[in-house]
Amino acid sequence: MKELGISKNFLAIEKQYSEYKSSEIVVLSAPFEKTVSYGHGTKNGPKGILEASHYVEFYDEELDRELAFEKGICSLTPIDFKNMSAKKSISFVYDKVIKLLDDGKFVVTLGGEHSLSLAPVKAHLEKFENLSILQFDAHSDLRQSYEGSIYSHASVMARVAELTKDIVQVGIRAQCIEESKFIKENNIKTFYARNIRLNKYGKNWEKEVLNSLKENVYISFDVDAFDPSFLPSTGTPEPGGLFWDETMNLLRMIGESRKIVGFDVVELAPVKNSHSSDFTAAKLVYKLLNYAFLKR
Ligand SMILES: [Mn+2]
Repeated sequence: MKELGISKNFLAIEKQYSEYKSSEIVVLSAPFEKTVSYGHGTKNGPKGILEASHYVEFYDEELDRELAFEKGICSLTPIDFKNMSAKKSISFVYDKVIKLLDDGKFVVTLGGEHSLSLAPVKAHLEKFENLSILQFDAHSDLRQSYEGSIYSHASVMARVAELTKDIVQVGIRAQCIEESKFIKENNIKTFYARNIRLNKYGKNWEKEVLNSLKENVYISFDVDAFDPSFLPSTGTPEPGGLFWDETMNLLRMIGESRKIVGFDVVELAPVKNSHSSDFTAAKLVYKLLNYAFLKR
């Protein structure tokens, strides 16, 4: 496993805390972009997150902890998808994640477009029993295919649903009628952004999300779940999204009462001279890690 140097790795961590062997956490950059339909640039997502992460504090003031030095975080050199089809790319990443899980690592996958999440989801489903897939997203991504591809970013959860129906979606505010039908017919637990705002799930909607989750949780986080007013750099922004504190609050509750076994952060499309989205995504990755390791 080839490591990225200090000047390029997540948080710019010194060698002794970022070597593969001694690190419990591994960051896998998967700059996959083959099926995007609107805004381009998700292939620059991993690089944008890693660069912005150099300005994220090692110390988490909420949890009073320097997780990076306790557990070690190794960043691997980005995958080169140049001569691979979408199908091949996904199986390549799947093999890679399986290998990392076999080595006992906690795997963070950085996209890239959402299609790619199928690979780490499949790998984690194979390695962990009693697992729920928790998807943060503006879109359901449950179209059977989109623009001729079954591996489209708009179809990723349809592919996941072929593996498991234990899917919980949060922040959804855009879908087609077939997706809406699929959700009802398959009992997918979807928490719509608008209904969260309107207290349709009660005042304590986070608790309702929690109650839908099994003991182990894999999180697939499409950054367009966030409101575009504070995270505009993404391929398909949708108004009416989630905000930072409420999202962190939910993630903390999950970390406290479930086991977060892995996650991916996808769909960041960095824009030149506009760093706030990149930084937000980088901070999200470190917060997710801190919550995942709350009890470890
Ligand atoms: Mn999305």
